[in-house]
Amino acid sequence: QAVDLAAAEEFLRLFHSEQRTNRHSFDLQARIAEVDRQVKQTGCYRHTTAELEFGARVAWRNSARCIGRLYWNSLYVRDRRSVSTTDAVADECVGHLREATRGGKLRSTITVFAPDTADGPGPRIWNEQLIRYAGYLRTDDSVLGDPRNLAFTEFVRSLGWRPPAPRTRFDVLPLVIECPRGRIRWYELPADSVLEVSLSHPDMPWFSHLGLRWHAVPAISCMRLLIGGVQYPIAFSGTYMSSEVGCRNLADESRYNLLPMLAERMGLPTDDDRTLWRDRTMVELTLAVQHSFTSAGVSITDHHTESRRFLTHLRREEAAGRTCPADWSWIVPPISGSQTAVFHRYYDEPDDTTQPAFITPDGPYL
Ligand code: NRG
Repeated sequence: QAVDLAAAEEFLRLFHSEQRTNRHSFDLQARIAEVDRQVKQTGCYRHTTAELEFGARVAWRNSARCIGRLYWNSLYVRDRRSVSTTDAVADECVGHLREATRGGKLRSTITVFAPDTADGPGPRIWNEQLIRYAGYLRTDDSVLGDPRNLAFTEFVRSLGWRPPAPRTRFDVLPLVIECPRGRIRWYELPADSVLEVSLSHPDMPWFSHLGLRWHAVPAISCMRLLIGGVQYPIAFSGTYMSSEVGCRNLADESRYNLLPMLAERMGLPTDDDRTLWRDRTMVELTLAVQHSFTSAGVSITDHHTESRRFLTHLRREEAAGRTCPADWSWIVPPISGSQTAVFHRYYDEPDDTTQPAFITPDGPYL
């Protein structure tokens, strides 16, 4: 299916209008004519490196669910459109993790792979994130590990992956890569590309003996980057906000569900909701995440800081004459919402036809 020319043209106009330094050296009409010709001949067109970089950054700027958009313009873009084998895509995913992790000083990074063209689709990364923990169903129907990844774990096992022995709650899943005209293959992530943090609590010494941990880098790999009608497979990573891990990944009943265990250790009765044992344990768990990452020298942010930064971002966008669409239910943090300024207002509604954008393709990633 050929690229939508109107979307292509609209993107080129946006790119042109936001260029500060080389605006005059960029001949918009000539570029539009060239793209027009490429699309008519081949069904697709090729973004320049500068267009790709700008497009990726604006896609982040347009992400209505993201509270961390203040630094959208410094996103580090790895252009890997020329990579075409599963081995090379897997290598580049590992390269992404290394360059984005930097020993703990995280850098917001996107790796862009080959787009779908008239010749065929680009590569596909089957993982939801580059780093995820396996989930295993036990015979009593309880789950060891992350229940969110049960189906994906089953899938990689069907491809021939074998869990480590003994299995643990935090077994890193392999990458699963598919290239057109190639088989689906899995690749174990090299241990040195996956930075993890062991969790401890600043004033509950027993906490460090629970054996809890989380990975340093959230690296989304199940979305696609849509720029001017062209769709790219990508991996994108920034920095964790402690509440993502402490209030959701480790706390949700459908995830690690650690709050009842923590309440018991803290001596809080769990048989009465009115004691607020969930709230009290969730704060301590999130504090443990914040404390452990910071002590380990690994970048992490908190919801109060991010809330303030987001309002700065809104002001800057307004000053630049742009609207900033935002989704209240995603922007407001899962704890202490009303203690953050993002809670006390509404936002421009996102428009799902806006480009550049990160989109979630139809169908489950597993
Ligand atoms: N809540 C998910 C990650 C979603 C994206 N969050 C980020 N992204 N911080 C989780 O794994 O907890 N980012 O690119 O920084």
